[in-house]
Amino acid sequence: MKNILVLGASGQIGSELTGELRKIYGSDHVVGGDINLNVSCELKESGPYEYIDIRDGEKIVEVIKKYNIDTIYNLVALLSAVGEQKPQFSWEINIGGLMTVLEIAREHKCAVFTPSSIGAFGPTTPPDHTPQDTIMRPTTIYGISKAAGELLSDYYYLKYGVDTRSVRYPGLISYKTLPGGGTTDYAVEIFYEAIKTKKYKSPLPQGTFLDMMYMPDAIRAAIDLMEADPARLVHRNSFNVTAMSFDPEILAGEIKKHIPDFVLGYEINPVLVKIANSWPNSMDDSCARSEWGWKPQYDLSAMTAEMLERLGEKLK
Ligand code: NAD
Ligand code: AKB
Repeated sequence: MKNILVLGASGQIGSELTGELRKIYGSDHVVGGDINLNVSCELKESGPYEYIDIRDGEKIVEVIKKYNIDTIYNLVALLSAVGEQKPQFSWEINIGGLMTVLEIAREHKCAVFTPSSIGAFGPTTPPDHTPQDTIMRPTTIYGISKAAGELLSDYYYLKYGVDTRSVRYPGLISYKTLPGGGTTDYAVEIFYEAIKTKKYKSPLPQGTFLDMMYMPDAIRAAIDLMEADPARLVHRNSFNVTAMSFDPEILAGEIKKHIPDFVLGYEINPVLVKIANSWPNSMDDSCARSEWGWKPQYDLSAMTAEMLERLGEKLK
């Protein structure tokens, strides 16, 4: 049985991944760690939960010894929009934090999962069917930290044999925990506003296509990759994974099938537009499919129907 530490456990991904891992490996075998202690009872009471600042290596080691941890899901990061407001701090958390985790993993023989992002690509990357191995010249501090994080994680695998693995997540859509300040957050906010006010002003213009994925697929991708047979992995850090690609108009059109009087308007945010325009329109995830059997279960229509239903219940 694995003993797992989830760093960044209270975030958009962590709050759902921690619960799913506890279902699979047992509650006592999955420790949540975060600087945020203001979390749901479900997260705090369904298994161990510790205050951990990713910059505090001593505390991470203490928790690793206490719970005999052998696998770390490192979800701590400042996302793209927040990162542009605090680039130096973003580097300290995203790369300083990752370096701390990798060093500890090397010493304590832990496997490490650290998500990368579509943000690791840049304006010179081929934007359509973006290949697994291609030009990566990101222009945001977030993207630079993601591209560097991929290389650093591969380096720890190649030089020290640390079992590092990762996926390049697209924008993630979920109803449980709000996103933490990214460029793709609009694709979550639109659902809240559709239910609450039947209107939404998109910060990204019509024609801005980005890869997206519904959270249950994202959670499965992380767990499946960490369970994959290492002999089949040609790549490690990091795999393109996607489930759908749309622009705000297409998403609004899908929402209108359920809420016919929903109205989409625009209030363009030039900072977000610049970031979004530097990212791919749609990625090719065939390597993930062939090397560890990746296949998303939710397309735009299934995701939209479930989001509106679950969020509708939550916001009642
Ligand atoms: P999030 O912002 O929702 O969560 C990050 C968590 O880290 C928060 O709970 C926060 O309290 C915690 N944290 C911040 N600073 C910390 C510190 N110093 N020590 C310990 N914890 C700290 O992020 P997320 O959306 O859950 O993303 C998780 C990972 O997935 C990140 O690496 C992100 O880049 C990546 N990713 C996310 C998306 C997405 O759409 N959500 C897409 C691509 C990649
Ligand atoms: C962001 O927009 O910053 C994240 C991501 C795609 O990495 N959601």
